[in-house]
Amino acid sequence: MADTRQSIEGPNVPVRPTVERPLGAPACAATFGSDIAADTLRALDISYITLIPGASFRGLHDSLVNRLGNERPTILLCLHEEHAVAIAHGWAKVTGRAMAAAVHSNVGLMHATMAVFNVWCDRMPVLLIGATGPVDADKRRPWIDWIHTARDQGALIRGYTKWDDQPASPAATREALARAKWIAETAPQGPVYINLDAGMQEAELTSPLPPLDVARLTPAAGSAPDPDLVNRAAAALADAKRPVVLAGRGSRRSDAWERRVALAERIGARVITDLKLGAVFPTDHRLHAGAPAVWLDADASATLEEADVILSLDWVDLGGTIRAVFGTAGPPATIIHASLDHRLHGGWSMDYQALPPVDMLLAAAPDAVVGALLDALQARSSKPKAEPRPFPIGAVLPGSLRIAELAHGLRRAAEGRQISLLHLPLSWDGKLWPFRHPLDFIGQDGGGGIGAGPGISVGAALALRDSERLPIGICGDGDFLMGATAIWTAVHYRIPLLIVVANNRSFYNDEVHQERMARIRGRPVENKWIGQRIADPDIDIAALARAQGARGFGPVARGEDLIAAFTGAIAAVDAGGVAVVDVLIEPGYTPAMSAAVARSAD
Ligand SMILES: Cc1ncc(C[n+]2csc(CCOP(=O)(O)OP(=O)(O)O)c2C)c(N)n1
Ligand SMILES: [Mg+2]
Repeated sequence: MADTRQSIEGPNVPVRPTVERPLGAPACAATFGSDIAADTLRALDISYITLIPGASFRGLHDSLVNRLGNERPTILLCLHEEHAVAIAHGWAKVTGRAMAAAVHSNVGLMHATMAVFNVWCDRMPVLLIGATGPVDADKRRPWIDWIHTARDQGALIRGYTKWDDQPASPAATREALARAKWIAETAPQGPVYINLDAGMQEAELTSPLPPLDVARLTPAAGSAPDPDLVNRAAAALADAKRPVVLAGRGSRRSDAWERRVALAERIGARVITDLKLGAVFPTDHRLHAGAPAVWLDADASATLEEADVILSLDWVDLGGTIRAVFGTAGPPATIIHASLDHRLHGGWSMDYQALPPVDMLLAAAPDAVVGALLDALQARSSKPKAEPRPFPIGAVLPGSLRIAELAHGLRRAAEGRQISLLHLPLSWDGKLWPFRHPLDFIGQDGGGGIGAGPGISVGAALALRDSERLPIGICGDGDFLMGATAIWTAVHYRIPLLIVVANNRSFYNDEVHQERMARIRGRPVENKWIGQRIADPDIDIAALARAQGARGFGPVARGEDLIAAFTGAIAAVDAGGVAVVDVLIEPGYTPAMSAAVARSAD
């Protein structure tokens, strides 16, 4: 059976010595409960732990610094709990692995909730560590320990985590952490939460614990599709006249990418990809239909409408997509769905989406299904390989800018480089940028929680730090401003990163909604900007970057200044720094995006 835990190729992502090195030798013996927790994080190969400090885990903090010497895991100090989780999220999006994030008892967790929701909806592994107590009321300090103790803290996030626990002893803590990481990284992946009792952390150990056999506690939990179903699905795909692959969630591995391409070529399927998710198929391939989009564009919709067999590879919202294209009667096409997502569905959040009509459910990780289908279709010859579609870079004309010029300018300034797009703004158009490798784009925030872009970009840039890739996060101004102080962590820990702000000086998404309201109600559309525009005063985004030790460029308002600003920023990143370029763009979305954003249930 296939190991469904994903990782980027090659050795583990290297961990460099941190800029925060403790004095003195690490304590050689585990003496306190929190020493056991820290040792377990190292045994579980957790490279980093993001955190905002808090007294509820001062025991663990001391163990990380003075027992482990702030190595494996290394602390990444953040300025908001939302960033702490978003950074772990970005790391997971590149590596497929869980980083730890520690948040203070109840209040830190409350700050973190939206980011945890994003991780959950994005099906990414993160090991969230919290604290409480002391649970034993007799040991609590007056006031503060009482307000920071809650009976069931995990309840705050139980609706959007895979598992949570509050272990009561060091031995139980070890087991809980091992189980947590194992569950988080097993497909379908997701965030988990371990709540450490402050009393347990700070208590001296009464007896040594036996050695921990992590490998046996966290066996590879592979999944494989039913062989009969695979044969039936392969036969349906082989016989199909107009097969379409809805290529949804997939790993960042390039061997998995190549197998998806081989499968599409072998059955001659058109392939549709999703801009919410990391790249899974070359968007300049002749078989790729339309452009990657958050909602299907006209070309992709028309292609799907013609399909006689649809293969969904863990497509997000298969039911909703089918309904949007075919109406409630569903398509005449045969639908094959490769997914384990149903195993995660709970009752609190509806991120499970509409129930899709499915003729064959291949209940396994989608990349495992691709491999099995390819094996079953081995006898079938592939059509000759087609040349990729040309993807020329558009011109950047003088004068005011739109998102298209921003993209063309960036492509020009970085021509010849391997670029990883770590985040994209809502105004993005999938036509602007080809994805030719799984790390060309790592997908969006998952849960639609604005403010995640900077943090996700920082975490992903950390995972890419020792690669050849130029890490670029492009954020809307609303998104950037909510998450702006995440970049301090990148500056402080020397994580090279370019952030480009697609600054339309508005929460423009919601202007589209107000316009829709005005039109339906026959009221003045001209008022749609009120309570939406982020202007008067304009925010000096470059100054926000400079205030945190990053290089700030802009505001760039004209095409003639764009490439020089990007070139300067890329040079700063190549020198190991963090750069932020503020680009003023005209508001506007793609037609498919505008239509879908403002759609009502009519
Ligand atoms: C935490 C959160 N608050 C509010 C919203 C509602 N919302 C959706 S998009 C959006 C605007 C985002 O602004 P920006 O990042 O500048 O992108 P733009 O729409 O201007 O392209 C808002 C406020 C949300 N999704 N998440
Ligand atoms: Mg905006």
